[in-house]
Amino acid sequence: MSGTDLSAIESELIAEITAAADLAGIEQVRISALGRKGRVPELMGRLGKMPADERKSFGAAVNQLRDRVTTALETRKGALEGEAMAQRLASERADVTLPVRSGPVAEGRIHPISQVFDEIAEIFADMGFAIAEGPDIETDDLNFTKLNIPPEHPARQMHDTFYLKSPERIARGEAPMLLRTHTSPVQVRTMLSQKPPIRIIVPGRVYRMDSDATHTPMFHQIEGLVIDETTHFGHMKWCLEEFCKAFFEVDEVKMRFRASHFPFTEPSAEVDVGAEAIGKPGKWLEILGCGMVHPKVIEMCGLDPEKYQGWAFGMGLDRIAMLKYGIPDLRDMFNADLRWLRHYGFTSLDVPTLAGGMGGMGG
Ligand code: 2NL
Repeated sequence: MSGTDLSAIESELIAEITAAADLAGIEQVRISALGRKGRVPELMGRLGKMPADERKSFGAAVNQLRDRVTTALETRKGALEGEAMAQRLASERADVTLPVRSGPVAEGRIHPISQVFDEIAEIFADMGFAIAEGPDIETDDLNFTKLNIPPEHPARQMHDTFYLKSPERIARGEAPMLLRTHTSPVQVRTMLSQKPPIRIIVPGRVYRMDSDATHTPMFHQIEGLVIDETTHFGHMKWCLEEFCKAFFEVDEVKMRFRASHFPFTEPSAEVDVGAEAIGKPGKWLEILGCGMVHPKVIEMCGLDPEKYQGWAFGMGLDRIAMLKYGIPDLRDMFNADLRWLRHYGFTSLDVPTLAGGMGGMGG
């Protein structure tokens, strides 16, 4: 056929395809055979100069050659892809039974105060409480006046409260702003802006000018507030007892309510827990203060004290974290010492849960 040995060309191409060692090699063969300037288009290009009788049979033969070469290319390509995948699978095999490499996530620790807050939030959320937060810098009115703390009260004195110097406020004859001495202004804001029923817990930083082995000028508090038309001291006792059982992860807890005094509650009590809860039988631990919200406070917060009543409590988060997790020195809590944090901190896998303390209740 015009001196062109198609079967020799085909044998040559098939040999090249068989010899291709990898996917790049097979692509080179494909380009040299079927590419625009490749051998097969070159054969096709001869058709135009052929006599009509030869053209038909030569064209058909080149078409068949092209089909066989295409099939051979695809088959070889498929085989090479299979080999490449097998090699990758062999070299990238992951042994899922190997221990996890520690990375930044495994190194990080949750501070005991954060852990204890998460635990407490979980317990009160389960009893229908929401979380409320507010600013650290407050007005005298929200921090003191609306809580029935009179102007001459010792807590207001310069040596207890951090006041902020503001020449502008002084020039306008306004009372200076201050660092909140408790989280109660957040409850006040809630009463001023929401209609009862109110059930909230309020965590946050609070500030008092106090500094020794058991006091830091900044510490953490969590307070709770319930306001509706009928809630009473008995509800408060039940909620606080359920809280203690869940928090200390015990089925029974001894509690005693000692009469006390706060300007914002009447009657008021301080609550002790039998230290059996933390494995120290025979002792009592003071853990919180509480009481029925004073009617004057309810009134100053814009609610009708004839219609609404409620109760509140407050406790030191730092103190309760130290109690539960056996931390000896309060001041270490705020030193940002990584060795301390590695020892007393929690990993992100220590998720707070009700399963420990309230397992019997289907938690
Ligand atoms: C304690 C005692 C307490 C409150 C906080 C409160 C808040 C409002 C109204 C009434 Cl808005 N009471 N809070 C009540 C009783 C005790 O804290 O020993 N804290 C560390």
